[in-house]
Amino acid sequence: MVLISAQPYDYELPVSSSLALLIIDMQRDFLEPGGFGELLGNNVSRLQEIVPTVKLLLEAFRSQKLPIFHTVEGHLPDLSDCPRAKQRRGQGELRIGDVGPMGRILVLGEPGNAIIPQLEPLPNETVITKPGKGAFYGTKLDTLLHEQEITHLIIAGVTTEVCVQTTMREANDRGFECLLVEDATESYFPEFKQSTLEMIRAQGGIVGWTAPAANVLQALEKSHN
Ligand code: TIU
Repeated sequence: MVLISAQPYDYELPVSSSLALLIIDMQRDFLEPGGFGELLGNNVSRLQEIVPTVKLLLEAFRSQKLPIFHTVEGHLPDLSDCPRAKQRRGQGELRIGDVGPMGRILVLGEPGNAIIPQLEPLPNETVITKPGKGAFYGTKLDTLLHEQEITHLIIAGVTTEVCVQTTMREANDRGFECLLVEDATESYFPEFKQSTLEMIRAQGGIVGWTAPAANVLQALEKSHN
């Protein structure tokens, strides 16, 4: 049995089923100036700090040939999948679908909507485009995970309390055993990140586990040696 040293207690790697890496929304729209994150009034620079750690996880899963899923929050060019309520929200000058410095804001296929080049998916990795904050709403993620007999998810990405937490709660309700990597997720609000980590692992792991990347990487090494 291989364990990841985690909170609130050790996380057991699966033996007869499969473990996947789920990277949430590491897109230019959230990490770079001129995208959706900045137009919502956020300082996007703090999100950059996790990129090397997310990359380490990505490389470890690639080298062990474990399944990898990336998500992208974005909308169809005609915005038919963007609720009016979402489009109207916020008080900035630009809205979803308007033209910003990296193309149309939060629209699929636009330069700003792409995953950052450092974490660009390989052709054999799955990219889930999603219209909402959770990666299960309006997507085939649940079906794909079941088809591949995946039961355990190691989760990274941004932002901790919005798309990451929503996705982790959706996954938890669907029966997946989820671990959020503490230094591979970030928020525009440090206190929200901290609270989210605490909420997840409170009450005996009501939503799942959290652990630093080093512990995850160490356990992965052990499980394949
Ligand atoms: N605004 C914010 O913190 N996040 C989002 O809108 N999307 C994601 O978290 N990906």
